[in-house]
Amino acid sequence: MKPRVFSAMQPTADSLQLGNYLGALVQWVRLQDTHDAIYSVVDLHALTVAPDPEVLRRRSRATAAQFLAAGVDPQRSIVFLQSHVAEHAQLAWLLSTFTGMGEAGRMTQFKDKSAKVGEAGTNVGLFTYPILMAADILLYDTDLVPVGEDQRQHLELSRDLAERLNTRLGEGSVVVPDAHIVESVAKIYDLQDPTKKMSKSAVSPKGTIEILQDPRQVAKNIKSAATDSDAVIAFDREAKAGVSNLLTIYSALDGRSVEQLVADYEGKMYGHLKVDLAEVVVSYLTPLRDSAMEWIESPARLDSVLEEGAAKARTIASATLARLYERVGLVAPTSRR
Ligand code: ATP
Ligand code: LTN
Repeated sequence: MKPRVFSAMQPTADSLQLGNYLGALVQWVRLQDTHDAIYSVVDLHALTVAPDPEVLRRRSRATAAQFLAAGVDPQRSIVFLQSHVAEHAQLAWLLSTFTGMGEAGRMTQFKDKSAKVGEAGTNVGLFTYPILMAADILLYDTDLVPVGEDQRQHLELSRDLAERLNTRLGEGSVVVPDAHIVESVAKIYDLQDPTKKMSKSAVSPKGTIEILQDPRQVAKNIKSAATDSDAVIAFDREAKAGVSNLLTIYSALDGRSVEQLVADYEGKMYGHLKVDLAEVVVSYLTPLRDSAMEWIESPARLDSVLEEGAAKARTIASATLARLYERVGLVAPTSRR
């Protein structure tokens, strides 16, 4: 039996951005070789930002299409939409009764997001979001969760809940998951404001490299990336955040180490680095974009992959939920005894 990996992304944009790809998707694809992999489009999570219904539907399919285009292989891995497996919402309820108010209130992503929209615009779902995420993970007896740096605290909560369940309900209730965060690419920064992480629902589209964007726009964004004024190509996350981010992206796509790139660009100007990087990124994204568009243009084929994925996911999820329902003391319906 291979160890299990689970991860997910929210359908909060038509296109994923390069940070989603480097920080998470690339690892998802790699881990398929060594792990039993399950990947989900977490559409229930996306409801916390009150999306337009038709837009949400389109983005849910587009997000799945980009998983497949990146190399997630439905022959080997389970790919599905979270809302197709009812157990996610059911386990989230159970877990919410094991979560302290203070514990949930400490989540920095909730604090940031709710501060942005103000109390009037904040819904309870945004507060309980990390509990639903823990349910996603614990349903599948997950060993490893590949994510970017911003998910570290949520993963800690999932681990704490898993340990609590095992203490209160008995060992073997759930598997305690580990985060899989690859430091070098765990946080790709916004091109315009390199102190902020790149985000797919960013307000400044110029700071983002979108997977499905027109390649000319991608090149333009890279060429207008914010850099400093001392005109030396070197890696220094604090003092030279903009250039360091470009070097990180370059290294991740081209295979040369950051040190090697710094040596290769010695004495050259930022413009050189940007022009070369734009070419590397565009040639990397072009086949990805083409393949994603093919999936997007064949929704029936895509839906059938998602349907099959959901059926497989349901089998695993329902067994976990039944085990936990039994352990917390719910009476099983006669049909399940
Ligand atoms: P949103 O803008 O809707 O919050 P997002 O772009 O931050 O979206 P998520 O759906 O929250 O993306 O994240 C999907 C995965 O991509 C997660 O594992 C997350 O950690 C990772 N990720 C997101 N942004 C980056 C980034 N800039 N660098 C590295 N990994 C990232
Ligand atoms: N919260 C994550 C998306 C997410 C997730 C998960 C990631 C929801 N459930 C389970 C890993 C495992 C995000 O916004 N990036």
